[in-house]
Amino acid sequence: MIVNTELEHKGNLFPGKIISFSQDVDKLNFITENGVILQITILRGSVIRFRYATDKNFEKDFSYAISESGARGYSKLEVEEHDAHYTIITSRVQITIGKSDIKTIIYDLEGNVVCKDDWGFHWEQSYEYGGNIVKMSKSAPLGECYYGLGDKPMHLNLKGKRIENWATDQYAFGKDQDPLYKSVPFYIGMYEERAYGIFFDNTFRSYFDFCNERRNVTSFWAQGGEMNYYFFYGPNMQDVITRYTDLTGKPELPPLWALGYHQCKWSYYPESKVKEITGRFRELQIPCDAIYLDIDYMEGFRCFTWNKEYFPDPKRMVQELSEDGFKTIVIIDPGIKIDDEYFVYQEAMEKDYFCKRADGPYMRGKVWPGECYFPDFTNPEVREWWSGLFKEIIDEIGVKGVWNDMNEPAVMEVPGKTFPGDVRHNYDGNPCSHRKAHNIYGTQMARATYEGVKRFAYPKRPFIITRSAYSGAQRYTSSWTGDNVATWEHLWIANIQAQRMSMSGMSFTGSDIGGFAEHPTGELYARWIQLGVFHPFCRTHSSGDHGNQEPWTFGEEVVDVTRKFVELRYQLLPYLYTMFWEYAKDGIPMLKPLVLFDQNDPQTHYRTDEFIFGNQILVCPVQEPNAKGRRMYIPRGNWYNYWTREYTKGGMEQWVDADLDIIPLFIKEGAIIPKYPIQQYVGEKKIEQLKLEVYYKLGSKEVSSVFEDDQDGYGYTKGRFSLRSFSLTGKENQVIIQQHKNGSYITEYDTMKIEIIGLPFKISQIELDNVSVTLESLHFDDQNNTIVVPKDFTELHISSK
Ligand code: MIG
Repeated sequence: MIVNTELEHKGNLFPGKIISFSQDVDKLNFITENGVILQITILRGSVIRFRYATDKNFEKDFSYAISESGARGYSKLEVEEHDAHYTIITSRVQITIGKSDIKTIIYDLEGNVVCKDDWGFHWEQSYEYGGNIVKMSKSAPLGECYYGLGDKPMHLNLKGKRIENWATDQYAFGKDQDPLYKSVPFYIGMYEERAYGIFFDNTFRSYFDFCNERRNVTSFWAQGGEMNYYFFYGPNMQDVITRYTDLTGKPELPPLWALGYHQCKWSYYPESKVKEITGRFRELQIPCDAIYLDIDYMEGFRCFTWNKEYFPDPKRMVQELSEDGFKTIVIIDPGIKIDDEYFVYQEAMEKDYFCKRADGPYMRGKVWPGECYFPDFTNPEVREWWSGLFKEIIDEIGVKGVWNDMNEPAVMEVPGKTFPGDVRHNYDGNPCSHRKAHNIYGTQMARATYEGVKRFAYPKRPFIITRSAYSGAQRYTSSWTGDNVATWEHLWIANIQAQRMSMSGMSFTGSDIGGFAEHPTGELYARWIQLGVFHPFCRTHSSGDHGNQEPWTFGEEVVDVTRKFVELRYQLLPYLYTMFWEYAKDGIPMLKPLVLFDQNDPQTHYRTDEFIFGNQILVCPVQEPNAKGRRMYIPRGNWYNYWTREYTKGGMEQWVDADLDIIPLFIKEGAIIPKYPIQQYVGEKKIEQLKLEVYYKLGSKEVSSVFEDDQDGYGYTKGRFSLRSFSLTGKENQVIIQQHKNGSYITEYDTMKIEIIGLPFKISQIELDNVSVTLESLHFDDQNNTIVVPKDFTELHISSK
């Protein structure tokens, strides 16, 4: 009944020969003798949509994933008719469509095959549900690699794997377990240095097979809907991802505090406990910006209520926490308790906003509050109503962020752990069953939450975090990787999931640091926090079942390690914020697996542990107990060990020392890394000075940037930001730093402290904006090679005699 293989089938049907072709501006239609239509849309020269209908009949064209603001437009489109095929030529690719079988081959402009149909489009009719099980298969040349697909807890390179997309609550999931919470049907293929991407925009349960079922074939299929996929040509992997996020959208900037450290547990209550925790952070001077309230803050798990015994005056508490620099974040689940006395339930009943079964009864399921009904977040009216519910929490009480959990949606004690397939959804005016709406439900809940929090937080920025997500969710929300376990293997998984999510357009992700289920040793926690501070979202969370997971519960050594790394994260905030800005603006992944950093180096194709944080910092976690270091691959180029400042050549494996208080960290030569002073929370201190760590490089220009703004609010969208780009040129006896500034925001500090690392000569002369100045006037410190300069200098020449 459930078709979960491409080959096992009742009867695959195939398109026949093409009998007609027509073109309507950017859309090309090919119709076959047996009623298949292939519609190819050229969105850009390198972004092509392929859509197939059977029985000459397309569905209404609607997608939650596609962002309306994505770039469109092509510069060239030619169609040629040949004896055996049609050829479409865009500015970046050529596509042939076989006349006898409608199979497609995509070539680059030099004639190299990039992506070629094997069986191509085929399908099975679904008697049970109507419609088709739609399938696509492509040939897979030996040596092709595959990446992407969201939160899959398996090797970064998916070659040889079979994957399922069906959002699932997987408590204490394991390595290779599938499916998990998210469904991101987008992958990147790469063969002979040419990368391309495929986004199969189909929300039904879908599968991807990368040479698992048939050795030289990759395929993907879904249990309903249309064969509807977007092809993105690289050849750089970076460009594939950029084009994918162009289509599915990018986030706004989060408030800067959201990039700080967050502390969470299931659950902190009552109020005195919350205060004890936040007080302890300040006392131990471990920076922290956010504290979470898990489900126990509610009255009987009723969303939008407070347990008055635990939290008698939430507004006062939230206010007091905020005076101490803590932002309060509360959890909101989709299940609404069936309770005539409960206002959310009453309103939704009155307005008919709950999901119903096919024959009319409500969709009833057990979650934390007991028996619940569930809002249909695929109904725009329901989303609007849901948004309005945040008025009290955000506007009156002053909560700063909302955490959406259980939105796969999860249901307890039932087969499948979710709604049955017959549940009905509005799907923005395209009524359908849960089979189609399941994978998008969580994203639509997060979207409604985002709209509500934004409405009442405005002019400040909202912060949302979700567990379930489909492609496009990055427009509304950050995410975490769900209920992991306090084991070393899960440290490996967390590292991979964060990288994979970054490659899948959802950079703003992190794991439960230390593990959710079970209890980590102090050593594991220390190794995890070292990695976690290099994930875009950085939060410790635990189920609390097996003991506490605040840093101080592991003893002094771990407190010191935690402080050291959380402080480093706070120092690197301007670097991290700049990374986020590049992600928000251009879709550049915040974390780059080595293959994304240097795809032309075959050594990177199967690396999982090392990654690049932003563009210039190489990180590699220690993933074993009792380690004094590890072997790791340093990518091509030259690097400085961040801790020892030793210069090292890349392109090979090395042993790197790393005691418990060290994570292997390397800075790319030529990089200029900006740092803020350590603060206990964002905004605690006025930033008096920006520090720039300059890593000397001999030779050509190396560019680094620093993006800053108000750290919250929307001024940056109107030009009120400060974007500094620095270029570094190194000579044997001179370093030249040029600065170019953009944007109208005036930063608080007036000066910058520049430290030059790896300088091969002694400084004796400095020219500032073409004027020779004394070393004393720049507070030159020859021990540390630092100088202090006015922030808006344009050119600095630092030389020996
Ligand atoms: O069924 O709200 O993944 O982070 O602490 C468990 C309680 C429900 C699961 C989430 C976890 C959260 C927990 N939730």
